[in-house]
Amino acid sequence: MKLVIAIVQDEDGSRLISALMNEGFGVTKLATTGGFLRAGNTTLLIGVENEKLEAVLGIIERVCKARKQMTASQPPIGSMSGSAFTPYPIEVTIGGATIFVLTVDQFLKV
Ligand code: 2BA
Repeated sequence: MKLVIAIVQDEDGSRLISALMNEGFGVTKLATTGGFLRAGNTTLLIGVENEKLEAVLGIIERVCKARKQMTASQPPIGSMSGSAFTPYPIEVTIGGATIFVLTVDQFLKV
């Protein structure tokens, strides 16, 4: 069995949960925050049998879209607080999805 951890944009979260549940997959949703943008995103935990892993990955790829977002540049690492730094706008491309696939030792419901 595998555990898929998928970090997706909030805009894609509800549609992805619906698409996965319609195909019979169990999903747990966590409200999370990205470290770089410090903005909300959605993390889904999906336990899946090995032979159905590719189906789950395919659904995530189909539903989750890459989007561009403007953010302010961060001060250089190690710069002194209070030193002169003028943030400037930068464009980052987020997603479709950041996915980790872990092997599950045991799956229990007690
Ligand atoms: P954030 O950390 O808020 O990052 C949002 C987007 O900002 C990233 O999109 C990436 O395009 C950009 N970005 C991140 N760090 C950057 C940096 N140091 N310099 C320039 N641009 C940077 P994604 O790569 O699609 O990541 C979306 C979200 O997935 C991330 O939100 C974070 O919550 C999660 N994530 C990404 N890589 C991860 C990792 N290795 N471990 C854990 N979570 C990760």
